[in-house]
Formats: sequence, C-alpha cells, structure tokens
Amino acid sequence: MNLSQDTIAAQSTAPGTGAIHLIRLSGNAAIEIADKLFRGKKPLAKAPSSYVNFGRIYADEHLIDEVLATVFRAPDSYTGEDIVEISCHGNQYIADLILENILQTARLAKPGEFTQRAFINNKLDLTQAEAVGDLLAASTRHSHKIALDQLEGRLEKKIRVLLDKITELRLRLELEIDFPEDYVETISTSEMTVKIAELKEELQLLVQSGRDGLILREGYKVCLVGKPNVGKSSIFNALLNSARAIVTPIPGTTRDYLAEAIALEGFLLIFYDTAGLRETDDQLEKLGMERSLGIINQSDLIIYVTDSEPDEAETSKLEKLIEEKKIIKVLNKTDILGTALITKYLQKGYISCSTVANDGLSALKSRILQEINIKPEEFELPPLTNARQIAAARKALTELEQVEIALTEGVSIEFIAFDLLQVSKALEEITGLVTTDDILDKIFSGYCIGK
Ligand SMILES: Nc1nc2c(ncn2[C@@H]2O[C@H](COP(=O)(O)OP(=O)(O)OP(=O)(O)O)[C@@H](O)[C@H]2O)c(=O)[nH]1
Ligand SMILES: [Mg+2]
Repeated sequence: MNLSQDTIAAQSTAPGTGAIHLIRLSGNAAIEIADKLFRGKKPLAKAPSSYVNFGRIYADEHLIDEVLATVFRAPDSYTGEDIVEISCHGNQYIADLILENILQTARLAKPGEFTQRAFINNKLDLTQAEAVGDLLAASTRHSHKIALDQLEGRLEKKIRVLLDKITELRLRLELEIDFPEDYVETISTSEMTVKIAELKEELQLLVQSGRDGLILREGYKVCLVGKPNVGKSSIFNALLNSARAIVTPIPGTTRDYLAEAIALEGFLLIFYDTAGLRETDDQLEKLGMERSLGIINQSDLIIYVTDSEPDEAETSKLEKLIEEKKIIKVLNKTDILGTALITKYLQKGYISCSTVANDGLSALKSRILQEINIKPEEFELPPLTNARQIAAARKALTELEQVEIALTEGVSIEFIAFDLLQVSKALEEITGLVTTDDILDKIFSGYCIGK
C-alpha cells in the first residue's frame, strides 16, 4: 500500500439539486478530518465500519446540515484506505459548504483518483478499474453486461490463465537452462511448437474479441450516405423515431453532419446523417462534405441511399469512396417509384423503403443487426473492450510470433525463454501489472471527479 498518499475528498454525486448528495473522503486522515465537522452520538473515530451514523455537520459552530456518515476502514474499503462517506441533503449549496470545510485540511480529488487509489492498493486490476468507468457510461443491455463482467474480474482471470500457461512453458525452459544435466529435454521442440501454436490461437482470438468489445462498449457507427435529396435525413429521423434532422425538398439541406445514438436489441447504435455528396462550388456545402468523408471513414457500416435510376458515374465514384466498408444499399421513396425500377434494385440486393409510407424500415433495422453479427449471449469469456487493451494484446501476439520464428530457426532456448518473457510483459500491460504513470494518468483522467 502507498502510505505517502494525502487525504482526498470530492462530491461523488452529479452537481445540482437532487434528493441526496454524497461527499467522499479517502486517506489516512479521512476519519479525523470528518470528525472535525461531524457531531453524532459518538465520534466517527469510534464508529464501527460500514454502519450508517446519523449526525450533524457544523462549521465554526454553525449548523450546516443533518447528515448520514459511514466509515469504511482500511483495507476493507473501495480505495483500500480509510474512507468516510457523508450523505447530506441534495442541495448544491449545502454540499459545497461541507466540501469547502473538508478541503481546509484535505485535498480535492482529481478525476478518477478514488479508483486510481483502488488500483494502486490492489483492490482492482486495471481492467476492473476501466470497467468502473464503463459501468458509469453503459446505456444498453450489452454494454452494461460487459462492463459488469469486466468489473467482476472475468477479463483479468482470462488474461491470468494465459499468463500462467506462458509462465509454465518458460519455467520448463529455464529449468533446462539452469540444470541441463538433470533435466535433459524437459520439453521437446515439437511439444514446444504445439504449445506455441495453441497460445497463438488463443491470443488471436483475444485480439479479435476486441472488435466485438469496442462495438458493444462504444457503439456501432452507422453512416447514411448518398446524393442530395434522396431522403437520408428522412431515414435518419425514421430510425431515431424523432424529427431530429431538418428535411426539405431542397437538395443540400443537410450541411454539417448529425450524430444520434439509439439502443436496438441491447446494442448501442450511433447513426450519422451526412451532407449529400455532389459536385458543388458552394463553400459551406464543400466543408460539410469534407466532414461527411471523415465520418464515413470512422464508420462501421454505410447505408447508401438512392431514389432514382442509377447514375453509373456517380455510383462508381461513391463505391471508390466507401470501398472496404460494410455497406447496406437502400432504395428510398418507393411510394412514388415504378415497379420496374423497384424490381431492378431489389434484384441488385437493395432494401426498398419509403419514409412517407413508413415501409421497409424494420427490414433495414434487421439488416443492420445482421451486419453487427455479434451474439453476446454466446460469449464464453468477456472480450477486450478498449484500444489500450487491444494494443497490448496485439503486442503480445507479435512477440509470440517472434518465438514461433525463433523455434523454426533452432535458436537456443535462452533466447526463446527471453522472447516468452516479452509476451508475458505485453499481456501484463492489460491487467496493469506492468504500466507506466502516463498510461495510468490517461486512463483515470477520463473519469469524473469523486469516482
Ligand atoms: N415521396 C417520398 N418523398 C420522400 C421520402 N423520403 C424523403 N422524401 C422527401 O425527399 C425530400 C428530401 O428529403 P431529405 O430527407 O431532406 O433528403 P436528404 O438526402 O437528407 O437531402 P440532403 O440533406 O439535401 O442531402 C424531402 O422533400 C422529403 O420529404 C419518401 O419515402 N417518399
Ligand atoms: Mg439531409
């Protein structure tokens, strides 16, 4: 445990008016500082851990509020340090007054600092600490589930199992290095090759799981693209079930892109409505289109919308733009189009819809879900969920490929053992066994104050 930490305090509830505000202190002096303000049946120093104590907060003999205070003593607390939590009435003025008085002796916590301390004091590994933030942000069934799984330590356990396998292999090699006579060939090259191949497959699956994890946690980005006036904004509104975007018969209505999220079957979908793509001299429209292109690049799926006879030149231009992207093609305005044209498009695999007749939109939603193609119910193990974890897993995989090469080249076992150690180190970055301060600062600074 890091004993040099000063005592920190912050309001843990969102600012504003509510039923209750919670102010939290953590550190060696937490109980002593709270006792300077708190008056109850007995001082908090004498209160048992984890029990709620009714009392009053006074500052300079002035009553500020009636409160409930709970003490959690080290090491059995969220941060692993002494914690006091004061629940006052949900008035921001009162909460500010209490915090101001606490901050005469404590220091205001930085964003995420309580969770950072929990990590430093080994109450959480880094994946669990990240899961705390994810849990606060989760807004759909699946993002909630993976954040909880990660918080429960399921990802950490999965990484630990992999690390144990690597360590076991490495120890067998090291025995052979240290006691060559006693342990002749504790592991043969062929057994080693098999084990490395198995590990490689597991690491590949781990890296791939990041694709699902990112989509579940951050959302699936779907971008509406097409020529002006084809009905992109109308489809955007229909998908959101709200008149969010302006719709007019004037081509070039949407200038800046719009983004809105919805939950569909437990998935978070982020829809982007973009400016229609065409040749133009209008500066504003050009800027809008540039932004559209940026959004297209970041999207997981493109919905390409058209409403009339295919314009070959336009289509090939668009196809170039969105090549390598997943795409759903949509023919809109079927209420005013002839059957021949509709049939022609249906044969080309387009989905037909009409926002006016409210037709074909549920088929479009089903297709989007099909494209996501993730079945979280079937996950045996939790996926990686952010870029940091994925980068570390990729690094581990690259290091393992070095081991594979070394094996085929017949390199001596000392080098193979060393390369295996590098695989472990890369994997340990995921759970935070190996981390640098700047990585930690980056992770925790994204949290809110008081968490
Ligand atoms: N008949 C018919 N008209 C539609 C349909 N969907 C949209 N429209 C009309 O088509 C016109 C253009 O619709 P928008 O949704 O603004 O088209 P857009 O693709 O966003 O256009 P830009 O923002 O200019 O690129 C409007 O007048 C809509 O009312 C449809 O299904 N049937
Ligand atoms: Mg529009």
